[in-house]
Amino acid sequence: MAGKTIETRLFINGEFRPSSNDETFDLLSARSGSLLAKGKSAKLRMILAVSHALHEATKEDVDDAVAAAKAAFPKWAALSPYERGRYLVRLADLIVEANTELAMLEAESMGRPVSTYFDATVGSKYFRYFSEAAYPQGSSSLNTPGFMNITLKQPVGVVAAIIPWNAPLIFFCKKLAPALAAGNTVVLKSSEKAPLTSLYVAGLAKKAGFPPGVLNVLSGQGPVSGAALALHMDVRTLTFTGSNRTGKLISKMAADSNLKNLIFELGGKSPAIIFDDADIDAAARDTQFSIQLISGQTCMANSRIYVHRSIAESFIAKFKIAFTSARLGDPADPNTNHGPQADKIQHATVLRYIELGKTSGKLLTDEHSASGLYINPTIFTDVPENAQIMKEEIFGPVVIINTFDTEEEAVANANNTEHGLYAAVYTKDLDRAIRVASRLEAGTVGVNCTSPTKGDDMPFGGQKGSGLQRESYIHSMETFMETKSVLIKVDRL
Ligand code: TXE
Repeated sequence: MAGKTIETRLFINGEFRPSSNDETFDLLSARSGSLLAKGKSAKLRMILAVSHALHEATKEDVDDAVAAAKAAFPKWAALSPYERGRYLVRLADLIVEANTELAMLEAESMGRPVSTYFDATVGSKYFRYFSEAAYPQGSSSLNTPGFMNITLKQPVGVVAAIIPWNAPLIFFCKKLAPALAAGNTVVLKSSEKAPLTSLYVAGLAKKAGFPPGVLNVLSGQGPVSGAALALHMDVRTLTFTGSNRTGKLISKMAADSNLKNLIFELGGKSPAIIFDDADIDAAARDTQFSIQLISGQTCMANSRIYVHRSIAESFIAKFKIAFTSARLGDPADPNTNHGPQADKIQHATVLRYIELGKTSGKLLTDEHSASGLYINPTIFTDVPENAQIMKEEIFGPVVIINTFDTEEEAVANANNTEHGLYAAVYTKDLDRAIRVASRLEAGTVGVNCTSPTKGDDMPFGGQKGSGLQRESYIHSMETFMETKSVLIKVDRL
């Protein structure tokens, strides 16, 4: 990575440029705690050779980016899917080629261990898929006498994407590939905690030759540039992944402006139910991986586990060995599989939940001892269902393992939450698996498997407070298009 220059300006209308008022913001390294980028006068840390201070988008920059996207829309929408696909596949190739740089970038800025970095492979697949499969078609009907009616699938116009920090490349690709393939133009705002990945990919998009304005990337603060996008009258669809709190704010802003279409993927408090006939080794291995991946900072991590009382002792013993064997260390070291939390705020939040947990349940692991931004894998048992740590997303390597006696009780407890993103059930009884899967209130249910998701082409999203709409492959394409009915009167049919 050393020697590579990372752009830190805004990417608007095909060019990198400073923010309209030269506003900049600090970015701290999760890996070392030191400054990665700061305002004009400060020294830049040279592990990442950042080119400029990190520019912060203002409302004027948002207006410029949306105007550029709006101007680029007619020509981009008029291209055939095949022609648009040629840009997408070039970008996919460049993302794969940049795997090492992207992994190092996220290790430095977010603390993501390079050993667990699969995001360039997964992310590029979105661009590759949509480069070949993006031929949306409408339908036709002769069911009205004297008419031949058809539907047209058309892009919505300017799409805004607001993404979080925990897996910035995946969210970039998952949202932009279908939006662009469908013929929309896009303004993406990255998280203020993880702006460098998106800027890096903007540079790759420039290299791939995307026409100016088709894809714009802004760095900045949620309440400023994020809010300006949510309130913008020319943004027709907004796709957001982040906290429930911000999702509610964006909903209000959409309602207060132009009632833009919303696609939300919000937080989770995902349950895994382990029945007495389950493969205990597999269940322990999978569930600990789910909550430990990216130090627990994934929306679908199974943070609540319900295990049948008769196997609880054995399951918990195996789970604890696997979970506490996590190798904490430098995220750039290939032997590390457990990095720090993304920043001081996330770290402090997780520690606060651990303290709360101690007042409501039984701490099964040792007292937290890791230094810096690291959190030791933490297990609580016997936590009352109404305790705060059962209800709220912790976003750290903290799991609650409770026991159950009956299927009824397990399903009721699993559903006792406002979240509904992901759930898992482990059993060898097929009837029970299907029965429980159908009763769990979650957008995705894993049977004898858990998150991260396995079905790339299956719709992904949340029930209840965890989201609106569904994402992934062809399902995303639908959400980025309008369906228009055209009624054609025919004299003699
Ligand atoms: O999220 P925010 P934060 C959860 C997780 C985490 C917590 C806080 O529990 O601990 O949220 O994380 C932009 N108008 N998840 O504070 O604030 C913001 O700039 C418009 C789960 O980072 O929701 C960023 O780009 N935009 C989640 C994005 O929203 C606004 C992943 C997400 O930031 C805005 C991330 C505003 N008023 C956090 N305020 C998941 N589902 O995976 C902020 N933003």
